[in-house]
Amino acid sequence: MGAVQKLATVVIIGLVALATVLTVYIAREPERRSSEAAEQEDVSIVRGTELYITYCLQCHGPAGLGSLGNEETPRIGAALNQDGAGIPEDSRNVNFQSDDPAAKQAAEEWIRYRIHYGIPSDPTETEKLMPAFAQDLNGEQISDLVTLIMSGNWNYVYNTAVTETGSTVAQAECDDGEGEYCDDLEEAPPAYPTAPPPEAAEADADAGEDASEGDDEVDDTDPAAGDAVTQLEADDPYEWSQYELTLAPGDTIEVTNVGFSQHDFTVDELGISEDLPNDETVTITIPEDAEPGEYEFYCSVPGHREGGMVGTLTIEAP
Ligand code: HEC
Ligand SMILES: [Cu+2]
Repeated sequence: MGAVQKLATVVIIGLVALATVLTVYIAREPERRSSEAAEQEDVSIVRGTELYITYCLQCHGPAGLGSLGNEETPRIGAALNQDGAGIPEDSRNVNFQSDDPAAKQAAEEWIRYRIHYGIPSDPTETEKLMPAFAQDLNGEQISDLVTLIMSGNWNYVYNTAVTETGSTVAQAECDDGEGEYCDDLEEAPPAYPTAPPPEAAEADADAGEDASEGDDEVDDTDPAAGDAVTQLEADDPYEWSQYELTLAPGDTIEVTNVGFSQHDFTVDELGISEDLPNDETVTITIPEDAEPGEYEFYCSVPGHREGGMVGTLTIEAP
């Protein structure tokens, strides 16, 4: 081969290699761009969640359900988690979690507008139903909130809210003079940011009395001592009426779904998995051969356990 031919071969091979590299690079460009965008969206959602907890939680609730949240003290805000609230999409009501590009744009503009200007209680009054946040939040922060509301995971918001407000609740207890976690607020268990539902509050009070009374330990929480049937309620969005159950093998528990959503009662290790039809009470029996110990009971509907529908079932020796 002559020198010229050799050179030509090298050049051709080089060009082919370059073309291949370029083709691969160009072909992967959209993928690269979309993974970058997804990463950016995640960062935005995490920041949005913190802002939400600081500025919006108070009125719109931990699950973004606002006044539809089925909480003991109803929130005054609107449902921002419209999918979770089951708000149907119609011509006037743009769904905030829609995938449709036109609906998305309309939702984005509307949410941005609301955060910016708030809601006057009356056009002539200065007092607002929802404060205007244009002064307190900058453009990027408002965008983070919009991204959170439209694309965030409300279970994540709920869990973050519940965990972060645990120390706030503990702090409030200490301020009132009697707190369990005054020495280390960070150790405080997660708390629901509103008062617990009545049944849970009573159970807590009972537990508190039992603990403080010390020696009359033979109490009514001992399942073997009384014939009271243990009752449990499942409620929306992701609640049990109590999170600590104590039972013995062969005991029964009556579980009622008092919410509108689908829920179930599941204990993996005991092979229990019972659907809970709405407004019905299901009686579940703890297997006779259940080993004493602590088990997790939860709702296996996707997102519900993560949302907080998980508690501890203690099986006592028979
Ligand atoms: C002091 C209570 C309060 C606070 C704080 C608050 N809101 Fe609101 N918000 C409301 C009320 C009340 C409404 C209107 C409810 C209705 O129309 O029934 C509302 C409505 C909205 C709407 C319009 C919903 C719709 O369907 O049109 C959006 C969006 C919204 N709020 C977002 C936010 C965000 C984001 C924050 C935090 C930065 C926030 N709000 C803080 C009370 C509040
Ligand atoms: Cu559930």
